[in-house]
Amino acid sequence: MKPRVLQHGRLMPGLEQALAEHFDLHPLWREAEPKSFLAAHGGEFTGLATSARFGADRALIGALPRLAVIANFGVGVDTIDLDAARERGIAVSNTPDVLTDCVADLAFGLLIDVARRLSAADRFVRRGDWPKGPFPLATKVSGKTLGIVGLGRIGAAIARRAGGFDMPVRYHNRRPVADSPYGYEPSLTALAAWSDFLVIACSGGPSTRHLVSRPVIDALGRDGFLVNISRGSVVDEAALVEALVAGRIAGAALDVFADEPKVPAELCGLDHVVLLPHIASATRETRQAMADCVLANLRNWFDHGRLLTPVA
Ligand code: 8YV
Repeated sequence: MKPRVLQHGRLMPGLEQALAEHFDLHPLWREAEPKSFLAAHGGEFTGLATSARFGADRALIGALPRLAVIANFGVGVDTIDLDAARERGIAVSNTPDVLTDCVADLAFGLLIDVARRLSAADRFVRRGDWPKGPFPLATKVSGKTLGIVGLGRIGAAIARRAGGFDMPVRYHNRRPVADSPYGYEPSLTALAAWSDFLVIACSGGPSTRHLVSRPVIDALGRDGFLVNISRGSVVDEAALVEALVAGRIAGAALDVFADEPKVPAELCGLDHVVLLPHIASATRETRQAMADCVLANLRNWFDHGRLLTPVA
């Protein structure tokens, strides 16, 4: 008998297929009445496959009384109620490492885009504005200071890329990282004041909610740029929008938002803002590696009782 695994939300077609080959997979997203389905069948499932987008809240975990393992497609587990999982001894895996390079690459892409105004210049050419006069001057990247909020795997990969641009790096974390070559800044406001570019690379969830607050945004100041590839919840989005509209910071490049896929309407008209639809890990190579990781975790759990990449 194959283990019965519930699939919450759509996953990559190849991953859905592979999961269906190895497990007795049931797509919850196909149910017209998921609540009544769970009330009738919740007790049949021992595994749950989900993604950072759909997660697993306390209600869903509670509706699956025999659940033993949750495999998340994504490194961020802020949409999974880890307390609820822990209380029941449910194992949780994510997809770290395999997406680090792509997310760090995109952070740098965003940083260069917002400073050199690549997307704005592209719009300028497409609008037919070039013959009317030159595109306004932008901001130099190389040699500028880079502040990183969260020096985990992704933050460290962003810092390494900064070396290629001769950018001095400092970081803010809950605590200093042992043997880090970068300067630790215990105050995020002080880091923002020092930074030409402030890149958010910490994890989401309640502990980092609105960490980038109005005072932090104001400390970044008129010449500072904010880049976010982490979670929209880390930034006080209303304060950010206000600062951008008023020109109190130089610009922002955002891959993530507080209420995805909704983007504050005020931002759409601003040329000093770069807006992406949460694509930091979205390359064929990385998404395939993430899919492989989800499958490998579930197979390993059901075959050997161990996860390959458990969430601590
Ligand atoms: C994905 C992500 O967009 O890894 C994460 O935490 O946010 C992204 O890689 C996501 O997992 C797809 O739902």
